[in-house]
Amino acid sequence: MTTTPRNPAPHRPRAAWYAAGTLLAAAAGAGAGHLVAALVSPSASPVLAVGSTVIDATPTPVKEWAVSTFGTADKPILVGSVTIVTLLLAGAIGLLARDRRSLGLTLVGALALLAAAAAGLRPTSQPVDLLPGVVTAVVGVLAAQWFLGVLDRAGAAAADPAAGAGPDRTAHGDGTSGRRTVLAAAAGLGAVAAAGGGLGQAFSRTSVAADVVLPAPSVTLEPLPQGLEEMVRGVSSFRTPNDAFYRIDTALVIPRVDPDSWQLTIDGDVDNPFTLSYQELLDLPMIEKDVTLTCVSNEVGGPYVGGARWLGVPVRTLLERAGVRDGVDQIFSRSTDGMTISTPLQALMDDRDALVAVGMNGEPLPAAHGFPARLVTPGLYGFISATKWLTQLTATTYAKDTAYWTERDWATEAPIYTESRIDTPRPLSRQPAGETFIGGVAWAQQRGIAGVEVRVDGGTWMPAELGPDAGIDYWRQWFLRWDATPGRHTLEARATDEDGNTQTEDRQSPFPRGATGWHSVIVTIE
Ligand SMILES: Nc1nc2c(c(=O)[nH]1)N[C@H]1C(S)=C(S)[C@@H](COP(=O)(O)O)O[C@H]1N2
Ligand SMILES: [Mo]
Repeated sequence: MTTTPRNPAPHRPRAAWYAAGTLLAAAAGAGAGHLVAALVSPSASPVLAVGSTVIDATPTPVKEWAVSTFGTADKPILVGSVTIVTLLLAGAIGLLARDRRSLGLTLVGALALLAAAAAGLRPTSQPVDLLPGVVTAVVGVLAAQWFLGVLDRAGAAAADPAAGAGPDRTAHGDGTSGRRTVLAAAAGLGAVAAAGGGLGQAFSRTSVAADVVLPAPSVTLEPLPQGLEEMVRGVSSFRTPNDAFYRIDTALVIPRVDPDSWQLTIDGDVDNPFTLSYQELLDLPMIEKDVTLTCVSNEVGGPYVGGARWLGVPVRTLLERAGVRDGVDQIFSRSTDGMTISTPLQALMDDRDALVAVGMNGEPLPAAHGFPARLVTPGLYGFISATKWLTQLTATTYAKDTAYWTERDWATEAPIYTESRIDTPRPLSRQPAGETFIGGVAWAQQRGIAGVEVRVDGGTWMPAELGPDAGIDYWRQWFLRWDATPGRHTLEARATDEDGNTQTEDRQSPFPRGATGWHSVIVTIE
């Protein structure tokens, strides 16, 4: 052991450099891991694998809070938080590594291997999913070791000018050139992190549905009638374009499913289990259906509802071919990303024509909406009826198999409530006095909308005019002409369905079977 100098390493780089260096090394490792993941298995990317594990482990109330607070930004926020926490941990490890090098490097490796473990423990994981985490660990540890070495040498050079390489360093002895080396090394690590992350994103975005040609339906619907959106500015369009359709799922990276290797299996308690390729599915007789999907997490007045024309094979056709046995009460569906969803057998067998859908608004399903195939079940909230990236339909019972959301205490029976939403005027907007349209949409899938009423400032309910009708499973647009007078006004709407049920005023939160209450909007007329 050497004697301890009175003032140990006076020129040794500041602790902050060690923190920053380890943080950058971890980022470089994660960038390399992300790139490798993009090539072999996008969801196994270190940050995403940890993020998915966090999603599944998050208690339902916290998840609800996140969805209602951040909306569809909940995923970027989660990924951002996981990244920040990881980088802070790496920084803290860097402080430790200044004096305890091998412990520090071991911890960097362990941090990265946590991501490999998270990827390996995903419900659909395969051995290859471990690779990105391992790459992250190797690159992270080597980068940290290298960078900390650069720091040590810069410190030594500054402390002992004679050990320096060049005359200018000897002359100044202030570590200026050492600092330059350190900065260059840091920039190098930053570049590796950014390049890995950027290339990874670019690779995992390439489309899979490029050359799919959808079959013509055996039953073709009339084109959807012209909606109210041209006349009533601000009302939701009658048909929601695919790129504007709400997206709700637990997938941090949108699964990119290769239609050539994809298969759909119908099995469980059936007489003749069978498996279809994508082409075999497309060769079956297809029908079209206009269906409005609604998410159970949609708050009153919320955005998680949309109407589309779906093309697909009735699920009943597939289940009849398989021969579902007595005693079965649910179809347990699975997706490529490991989601499991229980749908009541009845809803898939009756004449509502639930579909295994392959087309959405005249195009193959977009990847975000379940390519190559998904369930679309009219009348039930999406979490028990609309499995995306579908791979398996298993005939079973609720007693035997428990789906993802059921394990998290959500309802198993969840028909969509009769609801209406005011789209225009926007909440808290300012409008000129005079004739104004109050307009929106209303839905009561499986029952149909009979009417919508509007009231201003708690006055009498006034019947709104309804837009075109595309069947009981599709939403209706509505509007009311209103002679707006100056001041602050509260607008409310309520729908009544064809069964005669009027939307209830009672407020109920989305958990566990959908939100209820009247949508109310406050506007200022000038
Ligand atoms: N594989 C998979 N399918 C899923 C989900 C999911 O998380 N994973 N979420 C469901 C929920 S909660 C809803 S509301 C609908 C939403 O479908 P969309 O994103 O196409 O609008 O998909 C359903 N299908
Ligand atoms: Mo949902």
